[in-house]
Amino acid sequence: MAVTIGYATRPLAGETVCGDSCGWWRSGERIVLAVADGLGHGPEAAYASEAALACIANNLSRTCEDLFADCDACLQDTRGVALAVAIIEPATGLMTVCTVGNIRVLLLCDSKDSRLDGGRGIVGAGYQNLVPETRVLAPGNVLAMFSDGLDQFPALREVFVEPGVSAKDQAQAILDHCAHNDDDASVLIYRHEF
Ligand SMILES: [Mn+2]
Repeated sequence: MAVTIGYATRPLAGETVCGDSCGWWRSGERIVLAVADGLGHGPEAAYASEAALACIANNLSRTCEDLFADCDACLQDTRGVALAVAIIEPATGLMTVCTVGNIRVLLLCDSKDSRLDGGRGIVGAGYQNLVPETRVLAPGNVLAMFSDGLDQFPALREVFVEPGVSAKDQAQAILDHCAHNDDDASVLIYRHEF
């Protein structure tokens, strides 16, 4: 099955590396999506966000809550990150999302957009109120996960270009339109096709 997933990242002006990292994986019957924003910016922020993704990549069969606990332990010696993880079962459309800190997750359905809010704190330095949110996706639903280097409520529908454009190009278009100059910025787009 083909999947429609793409992401784009862009460092803060003057930095050569981006402190935000995005990743996705297929493992068995699930797709795992993640966006991490390392605290601050520059190489140490990038180190933290890349460590979070590596930790997730090594534990793809775990629950969302367990992945956050794994990352919290893995990242103790880093600056820590804000993190969002989505686990999707393509066959059923069941999606579970957890977030900690300033990674935003928006689900765009036919006529209505909903935000999936999350916990507080820093993954790597402790967090509270981690509450998994579950939804059942319908074909055509779009999930956008993005760091606080973008507007809090970006006008995604105005930015989306016609179907057929790759998710990567879609993500890049969102960054071009909605990213700020004063922070690293990243966005991951998933379109449910099943
Ligand atoms: Mn940020």
